[in-house]
Amino acid sequence: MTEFPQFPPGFLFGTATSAYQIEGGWHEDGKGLSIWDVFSHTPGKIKTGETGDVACDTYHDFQTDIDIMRELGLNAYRFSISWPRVLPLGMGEVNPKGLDYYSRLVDALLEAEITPFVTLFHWDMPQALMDAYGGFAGRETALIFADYAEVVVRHLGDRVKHWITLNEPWEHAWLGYFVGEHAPGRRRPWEYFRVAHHELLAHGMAVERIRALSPDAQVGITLGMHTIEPARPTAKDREAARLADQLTNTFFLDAIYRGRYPAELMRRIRFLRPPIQPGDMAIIAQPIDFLGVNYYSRGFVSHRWYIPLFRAWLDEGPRQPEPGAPPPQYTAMGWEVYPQGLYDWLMRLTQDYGRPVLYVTENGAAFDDVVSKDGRVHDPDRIAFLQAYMSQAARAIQDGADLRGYFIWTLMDNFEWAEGFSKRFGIVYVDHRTQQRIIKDSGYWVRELIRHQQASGR
Ligand code: IFM
Repeated sequence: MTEFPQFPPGFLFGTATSAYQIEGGWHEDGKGLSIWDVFSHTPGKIKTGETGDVACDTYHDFQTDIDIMRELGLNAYRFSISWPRVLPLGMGEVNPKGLDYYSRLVDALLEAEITPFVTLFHWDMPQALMDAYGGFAGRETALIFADYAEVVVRHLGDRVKHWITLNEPWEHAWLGYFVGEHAPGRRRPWEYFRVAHHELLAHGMAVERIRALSPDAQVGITLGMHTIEPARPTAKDREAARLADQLTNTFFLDAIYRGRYPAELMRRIRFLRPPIQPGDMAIIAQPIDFLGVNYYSRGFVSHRWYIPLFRAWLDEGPRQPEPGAPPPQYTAMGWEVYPQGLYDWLMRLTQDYGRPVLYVTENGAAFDDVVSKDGRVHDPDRIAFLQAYMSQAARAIQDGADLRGYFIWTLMDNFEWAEGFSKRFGIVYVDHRTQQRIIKDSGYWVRELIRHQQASGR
């Protein structure tokens, strides 16, 4: 019997998903193409050769999953809106059927007493804006994003009170533009800081717009927080780790909370510096109501003299166990199970950034789940993972973090980007041929956790 972590009264227990990863209906009812439609249809881009054309088919049926959420006792749900479903060309003419889909989804969630947290951009940039401006490589896209936010908030703002502007801007810019493993699949390091800056600008402009339209709304952004440690205790590795931390973490945090980018990093990147126009940093740094924290694992950084500018190499994959220490455990993504890192991040944000309201907007793990002969999916590793990470979150609350909710990544197995359907993160198993759902043991564990919470009067 596992021990259940305890959370304060009113704490939200949710799961998170994103449009491209679950919806399907990629070419229906007037939806425009996103960069992920184009990327996944390009041979060689997705390891399994799969696409998100059908995914979990929630475009045709979201009620089944809402019923499951209800059965598990979840009281919040984070989902994202497909920008090209609402605005097929990213701007201009609105697709009423796209808006109607989200409107019905929100109504169904509220009917089930599940609070919607809506992300406006979870990487599925309209292809039309990619063609016209290079996506967020172009400043224009930030302004257009604010218009898109306005369209959505005008339509859903009477019912949706929690908005997340962007999901993981670092990952989108880095994987999409620097490394090219994600859509749009560019390998243009010189565009990286432009994209990151314009994403932040888009965030700030959207915050202004949402506030003007819906003064009682809570608005935030979701960042992936990365624990970065030096690979060896040398001065060079420490310096490399500091820079990697600035690149992946404080570039975004300092911009949002302090209105500036880390000076050391800016000096280092010289000609790659982002194109900051007067007033940009003030727009980016206006107050937000909460920060969404996506946390998974830690990485180790070593000094590499031959890597231009950063002289640093980040390794998140398996490594040699330290002598005398228990061997590290890894998920099917090859990410180390490192619950302590979640506590450390929640406390670092609390101490360094003025005790912001926090939500864990993603945390979870992929394991190679299979349906057993008894028809169930036994996933003890995921239960252990959630138990360990959630306990660290509960500990951070006790130590002063203002954490208000926890969203597990993810509700059901879905399209894991360049990995296709090969990685199963869900607490609900999906047979991708039949769309059959099976609640995994971890899903039932979450239900018990929530019941336990309620039974203790919280
Ligand atoms: O599936 C992704 C999600 O879209 C963004 N955060 C990380 C998850 C797991 O890789």
